[in-house]
Amino acid sequence: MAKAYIALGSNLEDPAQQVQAAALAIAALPECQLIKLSSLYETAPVDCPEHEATPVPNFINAVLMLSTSLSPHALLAALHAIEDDAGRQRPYINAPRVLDCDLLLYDDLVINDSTLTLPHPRMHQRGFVLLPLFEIDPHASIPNHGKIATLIAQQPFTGIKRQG
Ligand code: PH2
Ligand code: MG
Ligand code: MG
Repeated sequence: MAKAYIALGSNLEDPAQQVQAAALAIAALPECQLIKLSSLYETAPVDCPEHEATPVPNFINAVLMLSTSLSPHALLAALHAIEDDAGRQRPYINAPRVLDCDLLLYDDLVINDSTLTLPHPRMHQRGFVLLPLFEIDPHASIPNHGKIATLIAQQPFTGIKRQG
């Protein structure tokens, strides 16, 4: 079995409920066992353009740890299907979304192909990923970027509130 980490995010249509439902849907996937789910975090949008002067709502983010025998690409396809089932639309880059499920890490695999980049290319810069990941695995590290504890100590993340 491989160990995979997945980031969940939503900023539309009851985000906390979307993230919790996504965690359940992922736990119910074939060949997958949910090992840990972080707390939910309310986070300020990062790199999200305002569209026609509409403010971007805050996100709910979380990270989960999964044990799986699905291949990385099969897991990615399953995550996309869960996003589609939640009604995900993609009108423009980083548009508000009902659900985003990003495959962050799959063991220590490094992959760069047309459909999948591992580790997730921006995870090392994002507090809304690193802080929930640290909560469930403080010793985690990212291939080519090192320990997440070091990455967190180096960057002053703001706008992230852990919920109960
Ligand atoms: N996801 C993005 C871009 N910006 N900001 C926050 N706070 N949370 C996200 O999940 C997020 C984001 C692209 O997927
Ligand atoms: Mg994303
Ligand atoms: Mg995504």
